Amino acid sequence: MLRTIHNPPMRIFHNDRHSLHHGRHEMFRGELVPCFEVPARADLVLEELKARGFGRVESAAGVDIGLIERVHAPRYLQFLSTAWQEWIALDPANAGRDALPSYWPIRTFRTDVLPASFAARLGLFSFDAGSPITAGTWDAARHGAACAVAGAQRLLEGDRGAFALTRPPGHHAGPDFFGGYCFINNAAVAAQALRDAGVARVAVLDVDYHHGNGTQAIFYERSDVFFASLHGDPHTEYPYYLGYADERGAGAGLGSNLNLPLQRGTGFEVWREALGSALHAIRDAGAEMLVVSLGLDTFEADPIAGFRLRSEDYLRMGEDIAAAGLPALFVFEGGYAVADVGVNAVNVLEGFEQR
Ligand code: SP5
Ligand code: ZN
Repeated sequence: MLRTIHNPPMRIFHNDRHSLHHGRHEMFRGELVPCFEVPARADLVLEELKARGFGRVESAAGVDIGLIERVHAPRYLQFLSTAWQEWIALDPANAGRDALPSYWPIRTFRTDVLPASFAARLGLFSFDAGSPITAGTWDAARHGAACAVAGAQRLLEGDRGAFALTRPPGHHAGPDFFGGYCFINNAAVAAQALRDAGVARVAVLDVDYHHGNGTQAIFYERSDVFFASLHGDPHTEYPYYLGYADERGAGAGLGSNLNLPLQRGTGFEVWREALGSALHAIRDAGAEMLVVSLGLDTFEADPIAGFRLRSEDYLRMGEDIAAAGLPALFVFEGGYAVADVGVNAVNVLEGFEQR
């Protein structure tokens, strides 16, 4: 095909340190179960890219912590960067188990005081017991943000697409909290990098099954980053406490947040209509560049989610996103049907490229 000769391959920024984050257990229905968010997820996407000869895979250099601090609170990053050392200092035997919180400061508790207790701070900076901190979490997460920023840089240099292939994922991580397997919000850092480079309006489109509560929280009062999310209805689906249709932004950000919750069991036909609405709103908002939080847990066989997308639907998803006509950075998020996550992710990218 002539156009593949003239189009340079999409640049893929692979986090070569992702497996340093390898949680053992998460709390689920009263017991510790093996983590769903495993290193094999990213490995299989990389394998699929190579098998299909798709893109040009490279690694990223580091990222300026000052850029990450534009979306995350310094005291939160300070905590994350030393959490594992603090954890093993409590008891050398902790090296053999991951750090999971047991206490949270909900309504009426104070969050301005930083307790000396590590367990207390672990809960202060998190919202679930499903997101273990491991020996390499900080390194893996920080390097993932570097991959997202490297992808954003490609768009600034004129590429129409790029892919940050990283884990742990990011879209549940908010200004000062981790959760939902996420620690640093890669998509938010990338959007901020685009803004800082002078892109007047950026959109984040979140297609993960779960609402991107972290991204929403980061940009909720801002008009310069439009956030649109398609996700399982939080009345029944994680993260439960955010993601409702009436959340439209606040202050200067009023009107810059769009949630399109869909009921469990939704198939591609209905999902695709909602995607059309989101892309329409993104265009109306005047966004010049797009960051896509690319979760593949909308797949019919996903073990922790409830939509019914099939592998071929991901090609259409990529085509529809391309038709919006904006340069797009795809950032890998969820997707736990490990055997299929590679095919589904690369289908989106291929659909995007072929449009
Ligand atoms: C990035 C991302 O996709 N994070 C998702 C985190 C979800 N963690 C909680 C999962 C609980 C789901 N319960 C489903 C019951 C399955 N039988
Ligand atoms: Zn998800």
